[in-house]
Amino acid sequence: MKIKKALLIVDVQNDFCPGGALGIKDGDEIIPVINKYIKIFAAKKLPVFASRDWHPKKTAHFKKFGGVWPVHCIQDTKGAKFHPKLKLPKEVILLYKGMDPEKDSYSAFQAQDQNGMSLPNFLRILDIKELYIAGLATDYCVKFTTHDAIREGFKVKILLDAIKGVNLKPNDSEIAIREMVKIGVKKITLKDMEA
Ligand code: VGL
Ligand code: ZN
Repeated sequence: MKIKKALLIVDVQNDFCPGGALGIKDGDEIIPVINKYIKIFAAKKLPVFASRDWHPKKTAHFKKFGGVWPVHCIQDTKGAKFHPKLKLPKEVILLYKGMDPEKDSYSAFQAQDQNGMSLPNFLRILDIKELYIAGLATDYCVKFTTHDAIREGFKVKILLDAIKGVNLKPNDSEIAIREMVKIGVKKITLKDMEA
């Protein structure tokens, strides 16, 4: 039997794209590629998850409360909305993360839907064994999500043409990808999917 896959789109939100509060250089360039992956998964009736960084106004995640980041992705603001070019399928499972005022909560494994159902629970119930991970940012949420997925026993593919990093230090994304590969993550691009 074929193992069941899902696509996980991490934090493709206005604040992480150019012009946003924590705008990633060329962060929006991955969106047309992500839309192609979405079509492939939707056509096979495979689940598509999309997470959003969803912070309260006051959180230790932000610089002004002791963290490292400028204020971004405040719940129910324009910055926290998905980028308008992202074409999510109607069956998408929406997840929220970063609500804990004491923690960074980078990983989508800490995300939950509006009813409190967590990503790991969804994966168990839907019998997903392999995750295809895209989105922002390579060196934070994508990286932490990937490490959690491997730790929890999932097969993981990172979509190289559909991720971008913050790069607080210039090589952070490269290093993050190298570390992911070291723990067993496979790198793929759209070509590998279409082949
Ligand atoms: C993220 C920095 C701060 C991310 C979230 O989604 O990668 N990065 N908050
Ligand atoms: Zn955040």
